[in-house]
Amino acid sequence: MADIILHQYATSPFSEKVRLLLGAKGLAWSAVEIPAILPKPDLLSLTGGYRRTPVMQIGADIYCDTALICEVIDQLSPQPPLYPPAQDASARTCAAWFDSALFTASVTYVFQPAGAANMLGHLSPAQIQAFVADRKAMRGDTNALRMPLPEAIALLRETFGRLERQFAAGVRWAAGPELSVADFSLYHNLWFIRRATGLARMLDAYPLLQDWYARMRAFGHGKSRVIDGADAIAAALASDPLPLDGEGRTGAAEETGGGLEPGDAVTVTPTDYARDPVAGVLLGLSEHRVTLRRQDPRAGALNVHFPRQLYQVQRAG
Ligand SMILES: N[C@@H](CCC(=O)N[C@@H](CS)C(=O)NCC(=O)O)C(=O)O
Repeated sequence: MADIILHQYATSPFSEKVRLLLGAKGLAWSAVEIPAILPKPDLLSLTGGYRRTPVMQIGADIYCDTALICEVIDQLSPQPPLYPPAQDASARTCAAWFDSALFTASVTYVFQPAGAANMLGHLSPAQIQAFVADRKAMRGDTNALRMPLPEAIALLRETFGRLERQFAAGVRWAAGPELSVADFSLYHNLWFIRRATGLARMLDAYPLLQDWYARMRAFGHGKSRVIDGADAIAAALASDPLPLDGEGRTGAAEETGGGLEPGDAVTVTPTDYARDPVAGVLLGLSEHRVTLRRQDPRAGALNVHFPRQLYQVQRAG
């Protein structure tokens, strides 16, 4: 089994999504604890500018965004399947919505004054100021991760209420009768709300959702050990980037890539928030994935992979 390194931090919900998945798959992995705010010099040596959390590394291959990280983990370790064929579209669509709209509502709910004290209580006033400034800069001029509090509460209550009724009707998992990626995307939202202790009481109204949460939590985090960022960079330097599998190959370039071809100098940029471009040479582009080759002075030659959805690929310059 390939050595999985997860660049993550303890309080990050999207990291928790992947930690729980590694537990469900029964995998051993290494954790690099990265800073929650910029600067993140070791991480950016590997990604070339992508700063979001988590990032997965296997040798000299770097996987950005949990949508892709989940796919890659499922390919490495297919049991239990994350994308059961009978729920392939519903699971992915629910997961994408839980990771965006539901997550925006969860962040808004948790960072209202009554929750912020809990969430940021471990930080000094100067650290809180730095955190708030970092997230403001990360959102830039977008409206990402923000909504009015009453709308956030309405969205959470409507969603949790409908899930409760679905569980009452005998459906065991978030997107249907089988466990899927949607369960992991729902889970990290509840995990986050439960950390805002006083505010977590809103979940008491949904006992079957709580039962589901307990079933999920029982997966645990697999077997992990902590390593330094410098060790992860050394592991990248000691490895060759992998040849692309079928997923990464350039397909109908004129449709999915605006005429870009392998070998072109490009940038890849998230379209939602933390819009930091990563520059490199295009290796692969399909409707599923985009892969760049880049060279880092410390980490050597790297493949940096992104999902195609919510990432913009542009000719450099
Ligand atoms: N679409 C991304 C979203 C990841 C995300 O927003 N992560 C948060 C932490 S949970 C983040 O990056 N915050 C800023 C940071 O850690 O620098 C994914 O699925 O990986």
